Amino acid sequence: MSLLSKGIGRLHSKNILNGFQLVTCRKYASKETPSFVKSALKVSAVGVTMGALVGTGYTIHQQNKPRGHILNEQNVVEMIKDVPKIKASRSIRIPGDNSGLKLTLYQYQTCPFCCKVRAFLDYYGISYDIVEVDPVLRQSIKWSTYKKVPILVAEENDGYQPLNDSTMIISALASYLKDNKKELPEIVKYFPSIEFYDDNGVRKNEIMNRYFLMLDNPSIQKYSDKELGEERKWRKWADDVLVHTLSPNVYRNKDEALQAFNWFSEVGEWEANFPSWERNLIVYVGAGAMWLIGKRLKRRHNLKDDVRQSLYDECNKWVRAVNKKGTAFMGGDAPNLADLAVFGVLNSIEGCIAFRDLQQNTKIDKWYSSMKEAVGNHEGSKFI
Ligand SMILES: N[C@@H](CCC(=O)N[C@@H](CS)C(=O)NCC(=O)O)C(=O)O
Repeated sequence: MSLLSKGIGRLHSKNILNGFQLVTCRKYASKETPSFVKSALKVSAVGVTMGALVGTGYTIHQQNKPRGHILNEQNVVEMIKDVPKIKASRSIRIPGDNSGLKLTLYQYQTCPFCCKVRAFLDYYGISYDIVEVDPVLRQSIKWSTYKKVPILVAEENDGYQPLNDSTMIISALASYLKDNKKELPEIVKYFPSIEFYDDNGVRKNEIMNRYFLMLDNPSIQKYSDKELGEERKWRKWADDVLVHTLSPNVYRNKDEALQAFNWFSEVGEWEANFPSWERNLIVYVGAGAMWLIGKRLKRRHNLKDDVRQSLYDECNKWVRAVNKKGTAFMGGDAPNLADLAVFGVLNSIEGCIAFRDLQQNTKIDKWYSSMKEAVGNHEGSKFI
């Protein structure tokens, strides 16, 4: 054994001894406490105090976190003077469109909320331009304070009126088409948004009245209050329940996630719309990320372990409700806004394996095919 190691050994045994002394010290309150013990005590005391302070601060912060209170007055989406000119990715022109609307839809082709808006516009035979937003950099909506898609911009005489949120877009346009005494910017004022903290202290944004049509003269509605209530109920179900069954199904495993992203790329024409490095980044990174996120969403929305079953269960609920009516659609002989919303949501996964499984394992196909035909043939145009 070298001198050095002997020395270390001695030091070591001394420290062990002192450590033992420390224990006995506590017990018998020895007058002489070694200096390293004092420093250790000091460090622990500072640590404990800091811990206590941070802990107390965190508790106070949690307790004082605002809950259930409104943050601002009602905000209306204002008209804007100009929107940057961006070349449309596609232009949908429907012959005979006499809506008088000049619309641009900022969208992701396979976002369920954007699909709802397209289902509405296509069914009613309204022409519009599409700007496919790049989901990573989102350059083409930099001008907007609202950071989600869809955003629909209506060109007016004195500027541009943005409409945010799929449900609000559909309610505002349906109000405009049914009762076209009012201009869109006026109708938009009936859909203010408020920001608030929910019961868990999370900041939220809610658009008031978004499931309601704003009609000066309600008698132009051919539906009863009961039917209108039912339409609202299923529109809300499409947004709050059905839509949450999609991601865990579409991204159920890595292969399905990659297949889904390749289909998104194909129908969103990403190769034509974005540089290839960006397209590849979105496909591969997106598929991996969404596969992971899908698992979390499955827990958050309480889906069954076999996530397909949750998708089938919800769609069976819808099919039963339509069958109970005894008509082709929830709206009777023609689709209503609930039919269009549910169709839009399901249409967003049409090219995915989950959709093929849904067709094979439920009876959704009859209603879905009728909807596809009605939307594709712009059958609603005869109502405006
Ligand atoms: N409530 C909104 C939800 C819109 C929404 O969440 N859109 C997603 C795309 S599916 C989005 O834009 N998320 C933000 C992002 O991609 O950065 C609506 O109905 O339009």
